[in-house]
Amino acid sequence: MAAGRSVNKISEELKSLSLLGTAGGSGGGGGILLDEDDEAVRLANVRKNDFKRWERVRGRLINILDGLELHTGVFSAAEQRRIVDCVYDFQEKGRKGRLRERTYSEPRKWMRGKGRVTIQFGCCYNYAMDSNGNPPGIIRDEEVDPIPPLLKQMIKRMVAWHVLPPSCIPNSCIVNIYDKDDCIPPHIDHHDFVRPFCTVSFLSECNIVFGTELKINGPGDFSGSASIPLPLGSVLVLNGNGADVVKHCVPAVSSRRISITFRKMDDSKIPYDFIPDPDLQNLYPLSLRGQQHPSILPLRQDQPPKNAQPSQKFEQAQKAQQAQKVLQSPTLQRPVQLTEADFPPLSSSIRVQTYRK
Ligand SMILES: O=C(O)CCC(=O)C(=O)O
Repeated sequence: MAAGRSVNKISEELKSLSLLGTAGGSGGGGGILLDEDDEAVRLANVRKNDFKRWERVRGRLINILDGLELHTGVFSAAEQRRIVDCVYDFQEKGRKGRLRERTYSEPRKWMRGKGRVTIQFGCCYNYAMDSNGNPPGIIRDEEVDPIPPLLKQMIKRMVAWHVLPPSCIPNSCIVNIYDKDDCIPPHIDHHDFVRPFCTVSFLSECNIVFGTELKINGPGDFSGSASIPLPLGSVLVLNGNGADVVKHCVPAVSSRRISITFRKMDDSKIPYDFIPDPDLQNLYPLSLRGQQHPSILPLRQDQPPKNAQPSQKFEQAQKAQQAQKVLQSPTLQRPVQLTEADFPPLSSSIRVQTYRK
C-alpha cells in the first residue's frame, strides 16, 4: 500500500472495515462505524502471541508450534454478536433447505463428540470418502453457497489488520457449530488448502489441543502436548509446523461454541464453477504511520482526544503501549496450560490415525 496516503484515505479505509452495519438479515455487513467504536485504537489494541514447544521430531529438536499465532481482540463483542446472529440465520436457512445441498450439514448426534454442524462456503469439502467414492478433499464439481458479505468483511479486517497475509486471502470457509459435547477430532488440514489458514472463535472459550501424537482417551476426549485457550473474538493462524507437523483437535466442548475456519484453496483444486469474488481481490494490510506492528503489547492508556485523526490515535495508542512495555518471553516446558508464557505437560503416547479435515 502506498506510503503517505492522506489521513482522510486512511480514515475511509478504517470505516470500510467496520463490521457493525445497518440492521439487516444474514450477512448484510454494511460498514457504518459506530461512534464509540474507534478502529484506530482497536487496531493498536490487537495482541499477537507466538508459541513454543520444543520436541524431537524424526531426530531433530524443533518448535512444533512454530507458525501458530493467536491474535486477540480482532472482533469486538458487538461484532461477535452480529456474526453469531448471521450464523444462526444461516443455520435456520440450512434447516429449511434454503441453502445449496452441500452447504449445510447437521449430522445425527448418535454418540458423545459427534454432531458438530458445518456450513461450507466457497467450496464443498469432503471429510472422508463419500458414498459417491469421492476421496477426502475439495469436490470440484459440487457447488456450495458463496461466502456471505459479513464473512467477507471479516476477511477484509483480518488482512487489513495484519492477521492474514495479502498473499493468502481466503476464498472458502467452514462454520462449525459445536453444541455441548461436540468436538473436532485430531487432524491436519488437507493440502487442498494452502497455508496459512485461520480459525475465529465465538460464544464460549475452549482449548485447541496440538501434538505430533494426540491421544484418544474416549469419545470427544483427546490430549496432546500443547493446549491453547481460544478467547472469544480471537483468530488463531495456523502455518508452518503448527499446521503441518502437529495435528490439532478441539475436545468435546462444555457449552455451545462457534468457530469459522477461513482457508484459501490451492489454485489447482478450485471448484470448476467457482467465480472469484471481486470483493476479495487486491486486499492489503493497513499501513499506518506507526510502523511497528501494533499487536505486541496490551493497551492501557487514556483515550486519545475525540477529534484526533485515526493515524494520530494509532500512534498515541502505540506510545502508551510502549511506555508500559510488558516483556513477553515464553518460558519453555512449564507444566501448565499454554498462554503466551506457559506450556503444558507432555502427554502423548497412543498414535492415532491422521484425520484429514
Ligand atoms: O473449531 C476450531 O476452532 C478448530 C476448527 C478446526 O480445527 C478446523 O477447522 O480445522
